[in-house]
Amino acid sequence: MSSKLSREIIEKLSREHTNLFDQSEGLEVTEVGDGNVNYIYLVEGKENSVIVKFADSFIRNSDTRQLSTKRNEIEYDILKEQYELSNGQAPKVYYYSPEYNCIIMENLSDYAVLREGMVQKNIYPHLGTDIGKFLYDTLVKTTDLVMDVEKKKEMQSKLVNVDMCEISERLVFTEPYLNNQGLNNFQEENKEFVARELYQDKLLHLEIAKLKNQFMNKSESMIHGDLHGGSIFINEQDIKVFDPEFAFYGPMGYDIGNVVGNLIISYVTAVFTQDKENYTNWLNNSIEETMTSFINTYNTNFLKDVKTPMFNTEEFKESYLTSIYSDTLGYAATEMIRRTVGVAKVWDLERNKTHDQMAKIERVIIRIGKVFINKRAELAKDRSFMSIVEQEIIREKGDL
Ligand code: SR1
Ligand code: MG
Repeated sequence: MSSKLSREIIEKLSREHTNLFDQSEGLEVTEVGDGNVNYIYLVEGKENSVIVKFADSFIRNSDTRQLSTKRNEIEYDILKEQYELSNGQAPKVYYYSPEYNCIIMENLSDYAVLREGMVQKNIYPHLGTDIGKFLYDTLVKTTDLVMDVEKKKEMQSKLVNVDMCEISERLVFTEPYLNNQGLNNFQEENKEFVARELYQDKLLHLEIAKLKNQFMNKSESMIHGDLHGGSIFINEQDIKVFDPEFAFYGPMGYDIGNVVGNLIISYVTAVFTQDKENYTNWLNNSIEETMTSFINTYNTNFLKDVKTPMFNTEEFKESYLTSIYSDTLGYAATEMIRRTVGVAKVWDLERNKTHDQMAKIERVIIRIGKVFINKRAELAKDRSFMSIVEQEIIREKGDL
């Protein structure tokens, strides 16, 4: 166990700041996290348990790479808000200690991390519906259109997350296209393809610059900032979205796009690696259902939730949805491209690194991403994109 936060402190905080443990009962503390950044401890008593998440001022496994511990305070604030807004689709938090940079939160032992469930090829039919609803509840309800404007501005200033945003600005919007740090990696066979399609395409760079500018300046919603399968707990009944340490006030399409982009990566990988049909179909359905659930929730609730004059009209509702959709496609694409060529990989692509279809998978994902970026306004008007995904799969298979 790390000596950075001692067992005694973890026990003491867990006893003092939850009402879950008797003074007399012994507590077991185990380090359970395997992430690259923080330390996660499981604290177990006779009947109850909690998770303690400790954010060190150095990235875990690095004695030199510093990272502001403010990320932990932000995570606590946002988890509290998201728990309320989404009716419990985030872990319940008990306490935040500025002194020890740690959060005490609910232990979700009867849930699996979605990414790990997907390694086992588990199917979760409710995923799309649940995540679409979570996205509406946490994103639309934290805009100036719905949230009290004073509270929104206060949250916006509390959630300034400089260090974590810098990581995303660099790893999502710059490095995949410029490779300044020389850390990009992908199949050798795709060297020329990536150079031509990503490094040398100046029109693409212009669109990426627009998306990056929006990411940095569009303070629209309280976004999670890193919403992939490793940030979702799931079981047969529901989901809990966790680990929002990259959160800040940004464009809501970034979160929706991250969910959609990661599911498309999994879907394309499943098609080319010939995963079982029911698993592949579930991924396809989940992409559609995420969007349908978000849009249905939006259409049902927007005029009830938005009280502000000028915004609560049918015409604005429609035009705003089109702009959210367009951003969603842009950010789905930046996520897909960066996970394919960038330094921070995603599980599906890592696991299949030596698969003989890998070069094809990379090309398909990059091509889908480029079409999304270039045609996002048009696709947003039609509210459709799955035909692009299917077309690019067929093209690579040589059937077109
Ligand atoms: C140093 S962090 C690298 C990546 O992992 C996180 O999950 C974020 O996606 C980040 O870009
Ligand atoms: Mg994380």
